[in-house]
Amino acid sequence: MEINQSRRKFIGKGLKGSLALGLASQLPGELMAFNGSYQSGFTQTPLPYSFNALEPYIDALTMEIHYTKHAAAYAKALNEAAVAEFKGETLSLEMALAKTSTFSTKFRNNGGGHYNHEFFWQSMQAPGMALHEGLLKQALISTFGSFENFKTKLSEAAMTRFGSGWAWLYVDNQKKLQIGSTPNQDNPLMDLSAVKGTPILGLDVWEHAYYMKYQNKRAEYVGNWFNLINWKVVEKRLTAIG
Ligand code: MN3
Repeated sequence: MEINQSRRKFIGKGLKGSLALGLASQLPGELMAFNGSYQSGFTQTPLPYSFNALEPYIDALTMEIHYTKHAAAYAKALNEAAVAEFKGETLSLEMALAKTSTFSTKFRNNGGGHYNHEFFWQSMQAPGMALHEGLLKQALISTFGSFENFKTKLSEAAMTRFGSGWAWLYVDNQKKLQIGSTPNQDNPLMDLSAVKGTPILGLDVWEHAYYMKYQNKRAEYVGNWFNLINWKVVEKRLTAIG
């Protein structure tokens, strides 16, 4: 599967601004596709698989509600915040996230929410992809000692996040792989995040991501989720950082 490498920049002109042009730019290494335009703003990219593709580990109804309700609401509220707050600046979502501290809580929650969910959908695929030999596997083993240790550490980050949030595998500013977690819809791209860097894998541990199937059993969800990781996408993200 090829990830759409294009992204469009959202150019806020305020509510009174006329309809606008989407400014498309090809950014090599950019894995996320945010379809921003003056008219539609940030939009959800179609899921790269069907709602039931992740069964039995994530059920179809959870996926449908998660994508069409929860994630859709983040996208909608992000657009409202962007119109109100970008004030004519040309900003990709990544650029805006890097200065989250200058925007409202509404931007923080929904800019993060939209980014994180778009990232999350692309990080998964139907069960069964193994991590192949290569750059990512080598990096995981050299950083964490073994692949099993990496899984243990990421699971711990997911399990020790109290309340709602995300667990991340990310590359820090020294180009080192790190594992960490963020509360709510924060992510490592945000200037006000305690863990900072470029995420290459993220796990949603909000109850809405798993409650219907797993109820309170977050550990079971986390353990099963490793069957759904699209390692090719994760490796591509790592390679893009260089
Ligand atoms: Mn979610």
